[in-house]
Amino acid sequence: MALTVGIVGLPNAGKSSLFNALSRAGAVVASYPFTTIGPYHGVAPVPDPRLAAVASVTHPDRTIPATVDFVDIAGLVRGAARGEGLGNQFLAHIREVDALAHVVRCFPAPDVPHVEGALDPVRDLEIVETELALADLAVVERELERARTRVKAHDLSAPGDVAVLEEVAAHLQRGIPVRRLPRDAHRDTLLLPLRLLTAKPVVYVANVDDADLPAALSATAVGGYADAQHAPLVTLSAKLEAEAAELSEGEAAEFLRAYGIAEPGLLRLIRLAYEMLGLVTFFTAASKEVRAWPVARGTTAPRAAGKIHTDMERGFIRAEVIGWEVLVKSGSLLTARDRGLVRLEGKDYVVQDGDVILFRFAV
Ligand SMILES: Nc1nc2c(ncn2[C@@H]2O[C@H](COP(=O)(O)OP(=O)(O)O)[C@@H](O)[C@H]2O)c(=O)[nH]1
Ligand SMILES: [Mg+2]
Repeated sequence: MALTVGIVGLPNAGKSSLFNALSRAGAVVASYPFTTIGPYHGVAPVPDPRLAAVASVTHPDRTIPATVDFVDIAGLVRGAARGEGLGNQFLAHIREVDALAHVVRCFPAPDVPHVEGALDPVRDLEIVETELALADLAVVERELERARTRVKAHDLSAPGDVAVLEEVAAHLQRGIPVRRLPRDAHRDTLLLPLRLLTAKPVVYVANVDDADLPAALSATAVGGYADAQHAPLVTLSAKLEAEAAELSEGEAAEFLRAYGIAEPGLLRLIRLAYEMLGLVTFFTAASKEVRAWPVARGTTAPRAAGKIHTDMERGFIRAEVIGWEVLVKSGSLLTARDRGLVRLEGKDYVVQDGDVILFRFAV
């Protein structure tokens, strides 16, 4: 399961700088480095201290973190929904991702031109959100036409669909993203195949100037905007983080501390993106490798086994499960077993965040 986060924002917001920072940071946060799949597409490991903790008692040859794919999506300008800039091409790319990291320029830098003429982060956020909402509106209106045709053909479910789609269209017309609508089973089912852009979870990234970081970190206007959208915000300097990512882990921490940064914003961003996707992590701990696996909340044990190998799902017998903390406190899997701390779970067991699981299966 590749979890993909699209980096969006106006030109010169710092999307590519952020992408480059992520690509370098990968080498620092894990032995499993950021892998560049294409010039604009890379894989970042999800920082998770539990992985090292589990490894400290099982001594594997290697540890493999969960990952998030990042895609640097260029080409969004005012009017994109009408085909301006890279327009439709850009919108097609963004439809494929699971979540958005919306980068907004908060650094002045007079030498870096601003597409809108002057610095105004909230206006920039609104331009991008408006384009996304307009693109969704076009999709919803097409769907609405289809539903109306079905009404004429006496399709009994059609009038209900029309009502739902009209409500969604009215929301989008007012610039309200679909993710802000309350959850509703009928609406969710109707909208899911449309892959609406404003239905995707978003994290805002305020890209601030490195020159006056403490002041910039309290960039309140963007904070207010994110709060109003009930969306998380990461404030960072893409330029500074990219510089830090060139250093060793220890040096980077010291470098960032000198600027008053306790934790790289990149790590927060990766973690937040992962959390936004509604995932839980389970671990496998074999002698060769300890590995983190992302699964959707509510995944059963056989399904989780299937993430590792389809044979393991087909031949699933049972799962031996222990919470990562219990395992670490026990000192070893053997001790934990002796003390009866490893549970046997069957095919209905729902995987919990932080489970360490050994699957028993027949081939
Ligand atoms: N001063 C400053 N300049 C930055 C920062 N982030 C990006 N830039 C500069 O802004 C320009 C555009 O950045 P880029 O990442 O290419 O933006 P993109 O068009 O969104 O991909 C480049 O010249 C960057 O060096 C920052 O945090 N501070
Ligand atoms: Mg770029």
